[in-house]
Amino acid sequence: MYNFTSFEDAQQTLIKTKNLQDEHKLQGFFSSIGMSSGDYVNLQLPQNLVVVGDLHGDSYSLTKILDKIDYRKYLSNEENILLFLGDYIDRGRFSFEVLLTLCKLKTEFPLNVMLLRGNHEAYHTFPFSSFTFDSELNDRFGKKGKVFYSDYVVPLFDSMPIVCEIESFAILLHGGLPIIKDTRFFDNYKFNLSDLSKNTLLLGELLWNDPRELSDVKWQPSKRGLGKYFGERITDEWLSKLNCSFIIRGHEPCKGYKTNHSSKVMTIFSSKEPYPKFESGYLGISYNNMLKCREQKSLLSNFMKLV
Ligand SMILES: [Mn+2]
Repeated sequence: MYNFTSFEDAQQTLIKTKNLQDEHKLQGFFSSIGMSSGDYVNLQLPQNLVVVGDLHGDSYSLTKILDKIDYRKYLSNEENILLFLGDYIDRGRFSFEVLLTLCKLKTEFPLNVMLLRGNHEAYHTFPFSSFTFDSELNDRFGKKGKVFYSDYVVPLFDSMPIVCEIESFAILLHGGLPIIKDTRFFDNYKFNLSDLSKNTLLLGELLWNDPRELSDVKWQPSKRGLGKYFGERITDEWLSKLNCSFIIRGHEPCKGYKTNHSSKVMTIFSSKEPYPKFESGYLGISYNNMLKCREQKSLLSNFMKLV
């Protein structure tokens, strides 16, 4: 876990991460298993995949997960991927430590750590205000906290990609699948998902939508006030167009994980400290088991682990 040394060190860590991710967005990044273009990351099946859901300032859960996967050894192989689904901050007591730890990880292992953006990392684009993170910074650093937030944290959020596709396996994102009425969207979906800053409606749905079991309708307005509830027909449409088997997402508190839509949608939740009634979990799965799950079109929950 990140040990605070100085304000300057924290600033430098955020700047480094932001610059790295901006460069990836601008020029694309290429590794032995993937590439990215703007907000969209495209990977081949990795040797191993670990996915972490909402952390919400729970540094204890993050530490446990990193320990359990033996992260240094795990990340020393560039074909192992460690992906975070967003919502790093707010609610828990250690948003600062969580965010800084993730930045350190990203700068140390830039090709196999992925930090997707959650709705809590979206202050410029949404009618949404921080719950606790800016006041946490204010308590810690006084006036400096405000500057840290506006000049370093918000630009870092803007640098985070939104969607990751692991080819022929899964779509990973924070909220859920948007309702796309124009089917021509899918003819060029990689391009359409690569610059979401110009399409805030689509961005809002990707970060705020939730899966629901809807039998009569394809989707419903969300009780959150933002985003929509998408039903199984939307899931099937996306999965068949993209030739994938699963949607892996965060955004909803649960006991580590839950499934929807006949096990095609997996929700992962990795925060416990601010949510005592729930559990922290993560997905840890190998190449061969991804193939197995793809074949069976289910079984992902066999590879969920609680911490
Ligand atoms: Mn969320």
